[in-house]
Amino acid sequence: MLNLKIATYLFLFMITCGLSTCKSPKEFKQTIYENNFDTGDITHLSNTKISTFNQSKVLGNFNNDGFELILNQIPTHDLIEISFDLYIHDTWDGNKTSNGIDGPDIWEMQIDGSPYIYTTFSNTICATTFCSPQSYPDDYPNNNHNPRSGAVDVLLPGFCSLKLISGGSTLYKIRKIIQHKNSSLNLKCLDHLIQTNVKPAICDESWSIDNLKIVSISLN
Ligand SMILES: [Ca+2]
Ligand SMILES: [Ca+2]
Repeated sequence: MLNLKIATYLFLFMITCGLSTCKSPKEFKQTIYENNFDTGDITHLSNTKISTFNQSKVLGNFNNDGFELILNQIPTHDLIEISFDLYIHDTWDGNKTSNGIDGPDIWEMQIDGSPYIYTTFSNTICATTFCSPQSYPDDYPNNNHNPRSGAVDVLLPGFCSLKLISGGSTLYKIRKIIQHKNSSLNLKCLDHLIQTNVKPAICDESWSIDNLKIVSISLN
């Protein structure tokens, strides 16, 4: 009985689709940029600030700053995949709004001038105090998630003010696949961090990235 059912499905599949028209499109992937920053390679980057964090070279750290990556002469493609490690360092305040004193702490990724991520992160140590929520993994300002939501490592040391504290930095794996056909790509990552009552603010909250990879994908 079971074999009869399977045979019927196979027959219907062949009648409906034929043997060629139901094939899923083939993907051809090509890595067009890859950088772990360990060699100091700053080709195609607008901001060349490289630091050591957690025994690896990273791009950053940044506060009210960021970087731009410009790639030209990309082979013909339909999609672009962008992936990198995003480190959120020290005491970000997430969605908190305190009359412009310390939040919200916004991080943004733009591609060709359009925002693809516009969110907040919260990295407060909140065991005994008020715990400021963050928007990530969604966009700001429509969501209140717990601090470190969506993170893959929450036990890293801080970069500056929380340098000696486990949980002082948090690692997020960012991966976006977008429709894109232009032969050039402009990737921009930046922040709008607010911290008016601590100096230097970059010691209180900053970010960096590592293992930046851009892959072009063509479908046929
Ligand atoms: Ca590195
Ligand atoms: Ca802040």
